[in-house]
Amino acid sequence: MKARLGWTARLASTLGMLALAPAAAPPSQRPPNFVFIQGEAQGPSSISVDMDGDPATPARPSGLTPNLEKLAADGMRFSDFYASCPRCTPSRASFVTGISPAKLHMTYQNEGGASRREGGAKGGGKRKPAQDGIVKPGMEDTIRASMYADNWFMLYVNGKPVAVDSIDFLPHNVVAVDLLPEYPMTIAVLAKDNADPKTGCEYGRQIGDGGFILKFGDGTVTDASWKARCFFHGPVNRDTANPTVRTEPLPADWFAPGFDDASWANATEYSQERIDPKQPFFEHDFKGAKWIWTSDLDLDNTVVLRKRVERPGVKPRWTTKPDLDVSNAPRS
Ligand SMILES: [Ca+2]
Ligand SMILES: [Ca+2]
Repeated sequence: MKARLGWTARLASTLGMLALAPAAAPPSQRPPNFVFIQGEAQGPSSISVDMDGDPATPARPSGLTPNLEKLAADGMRFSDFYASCPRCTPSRASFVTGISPAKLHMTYQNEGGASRREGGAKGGGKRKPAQDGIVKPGMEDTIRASMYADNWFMLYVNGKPVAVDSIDFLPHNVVAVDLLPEYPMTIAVLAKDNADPKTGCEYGRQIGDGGFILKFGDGTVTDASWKARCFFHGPVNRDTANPTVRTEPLPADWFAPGFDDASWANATEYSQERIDPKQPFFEHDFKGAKWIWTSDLDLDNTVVLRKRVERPGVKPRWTTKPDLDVSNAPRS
């Protein structure tokens, strides 16, 4: 169904079929010309045209397609169309040649590889990697990671630095990056509330509070199953008149997949009302994710949040490993 919808979505582009003809002949005698515009990787979640009677809900802001909406409003929607193949490349080849993908021996797509066909001399119906055995990951293999921190964070995935909050404290912002998921996936977040290192207060004698929320495109969200630990607490006993703090150095490998956080407490979930996120939060999809921190949202100012995501049976499609060594990147 999804594949079909993907193609119906692509057919939204056929709304762009425009009748063009030489101006010399009267309109009634002009043969129509058609312009066929085919979208690439444009599924139902990446356009905002209603193709099935339900309001379109793009998965991300980049899925808003106002010009396609305009074409749809001014033209016709052909919403029941079946592609010749559930893959884009053979479908295109079939469309421009009028020959079925099977007859073209082209039933899958493989970017960058020498083997663009399936079922060659040795036959076989399975997708084969390129001749050199290298299958590179593509953007379709990535997932979107969206995060919001009150007030700042760094994110590590499987021991590698992935994202850092580009705004230290105010204004509050959402950081969204694409990443290649590899399981088991260890997520480690260093999160900091805005607090003076000497007093634990902010803006003089105020006590500020923290909060962190995350959602990955694979369904991973923050919740009480995460681990949480404080490394900077204050002002102790909420004493803002004579503020003191408790600090503890971060373990050197707090971000590492092999770090043992079994003795850590679980994260505490907080209501959205308690965190009171600012406007950019509401422009992003955090559905299903919970606000988390340690058990003390006010006084725990630097915390590490960790989670190991298991996906038994999920193997990466790609066969490459990074040649780049980022193990010496700064970590706090
Ligand atoms: Ca605080
Ligand atoms: Ca804060």
